[in-house]
Amino acid sequence: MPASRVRVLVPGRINQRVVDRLAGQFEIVRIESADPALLTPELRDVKAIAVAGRVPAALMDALPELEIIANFGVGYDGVDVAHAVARGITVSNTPDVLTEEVADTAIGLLLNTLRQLPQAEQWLRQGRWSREGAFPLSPLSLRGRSVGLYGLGRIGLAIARRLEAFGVSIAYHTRSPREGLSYAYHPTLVGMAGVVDTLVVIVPGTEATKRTINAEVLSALGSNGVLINVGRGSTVDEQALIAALQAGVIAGAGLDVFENEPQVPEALMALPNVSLLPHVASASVVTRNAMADLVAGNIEAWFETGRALTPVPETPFTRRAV
Ligand code: NAP
Ligand code: 8YV
Repeated sequence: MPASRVRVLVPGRINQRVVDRLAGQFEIVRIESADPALLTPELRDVKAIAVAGRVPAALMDALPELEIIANFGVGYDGVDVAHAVARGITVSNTPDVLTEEVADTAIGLLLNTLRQLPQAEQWLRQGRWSREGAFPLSPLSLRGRSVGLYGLGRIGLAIARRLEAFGVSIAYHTRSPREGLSYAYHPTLVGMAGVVDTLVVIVPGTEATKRTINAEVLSALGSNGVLINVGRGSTVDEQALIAALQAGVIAGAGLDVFENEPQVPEALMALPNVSLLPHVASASVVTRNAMADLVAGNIEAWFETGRALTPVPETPFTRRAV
């Protein structure tokens, strides 16, 4: 079968550039969501999925010829990877091309949270500067802070490099220490939370990280503590965080990701000591274009060379000769 006849399924929304680029070589089939009930019988020959969201096992099982799932994003927690491994389906993601953008956003969110810059801008825009005078001094500052990174992979390291220029002390917690770095390694998350006052979360959303930012960790972070999450919402126990912010167990939080996106709890939005972003850490045109190109590039490479450009570590597969 010529490559132009290979069907690529796109469940739900995705960056238009992915579709535009693939449409020249493949037959693109769009369905509203990753619901297998939306598949018609002739779509059983779909060989690739391009997705920015979920791919459950049931969708994979409705597609017996499926070979590759190209995920739009470095985090691929929406894809049932264990099932893909069992079926021999390759999963690819978009590492590296978004690293610097996400690290930039993490620093912006940290500064917004500490120095209340969004609130200060609202003060100006609402005419309060001229009517009422100067915006109140921010109770928190980056000066003298001690930052602990939960995750020191591609993005965590890029955040740490930026933080060096701010003159703060830097520590990290991961499962294994990284060689050749001067940052203090902590073998436990709660141990690190006990000695830093600023915790930046940049781990993947997995079973092992699920709700690990809990009441105990927040209590260890302490009353001057600030939590920044640019990883996944599932890593934070959101109810425990709200309770900690309300009771002054920690001083503030900056969040780009949430447990049940796009729903954000009213209780979180009502708090004055938080800075909230709608999952925009990689959301510039230039970076999303690069991610889109990598999604399309993975599918093209799979059918042209038999290998994905950036398969996830669990699926280092090559294409079987057909
Ligand atoms: P990466 O290079 O794979 O780094 C992951 C880091 O997390 C590694 O340091 C890893 O170290 C650590 N880690 C993994 N599981 C852990 C665990 N159970 N306990 C402690 N540490 C753990 O990934 P990346 O490219 O930096 O991306 C990280 C995540 O950021 C993505 O998976 C995604 O969820 C999120 N992200 C969010 C946005 C956004 O828009 N907000 C954008 C991009 C990425 P060890 O393996 O040694 O534990
Ligand atoms: C994207 C992300 O916003 O790469 C990730 O893991 O969370 C973000 O860059 C998201 O994946 C878009 O679907």
